[in-house]
Amino acid sequence: MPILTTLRRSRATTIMILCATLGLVGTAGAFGACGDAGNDADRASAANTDSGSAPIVRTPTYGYEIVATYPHDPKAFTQGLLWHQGRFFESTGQVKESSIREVELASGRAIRKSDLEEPYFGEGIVIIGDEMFQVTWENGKAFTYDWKTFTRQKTFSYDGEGWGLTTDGSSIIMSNGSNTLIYRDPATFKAVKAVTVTDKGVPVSQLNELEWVKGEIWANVWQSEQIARIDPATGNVLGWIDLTGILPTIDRTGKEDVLNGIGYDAEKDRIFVTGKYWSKLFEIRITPKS
Ligand SMILES: [Ca+2]
Repeated sequence: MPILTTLRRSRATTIMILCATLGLVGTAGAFGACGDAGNDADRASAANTDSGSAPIVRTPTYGYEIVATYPHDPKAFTQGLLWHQGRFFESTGQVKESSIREVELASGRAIRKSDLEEPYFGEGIVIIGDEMFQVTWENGKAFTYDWKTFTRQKTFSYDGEGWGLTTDGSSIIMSNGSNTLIYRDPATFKAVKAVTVTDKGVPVSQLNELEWVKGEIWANVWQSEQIARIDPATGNVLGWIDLTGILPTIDRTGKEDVLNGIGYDAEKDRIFVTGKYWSKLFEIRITPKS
């Protein structure tokens, strides 16, 4: 197992120990990695602890239907998915395995690929104008490429970790493993705004891969199979999409890592999800869930 992955897991273990110490295991939302992040009953309960006799208003939870299943490169440690002008792009992580690639949906094959050299650990990608931006996990560097040629152009520095990227059409929106999303100016990569993400007032941490979907920010929560639907204006979680078990047991070899990757094809209104080292990529439809 790569050292960096081990470090990430170690950090998760620390968080879990912290959660247990604080008695928060099973109380979703206080930390994204504490227990089952999809347990909306616990979340509602936690949110109403101080509300006396106020009625419990649960954050809606949605399910999914699989519309189509496609092959996905099981050697791709997926960190970002996005559609742009009818084309499908993916970024991958791990030192020596990091890349950006254009992927043929039907086959999962990389049509074009540009590897990221050591010591960089690639994370999320986003396209704004002519540029594709790629952040790195702990390297504090972001790179830009001409998205049509994958020619690398600029390098920016930033503080903290880089996890996921998306855009509202003007700003870069970046996650960093916390419950804060940072808006950045694409011309300078400087932070211009921060949005704190909460569910009924409870911080939702470990926000990872991002996608802008019809005016909402969708974020999958690291180490869970839950996607938070976030109101960009307030940071409030509007709903949860429960993707538990989306990769069937028969498709698991034991080498898979967590669910990560949301891509939205706005032109055809299609939602795609996958995971790190998963052999399948799914187009899904969101369904009501009681
Ligand atoms: Ca995405």
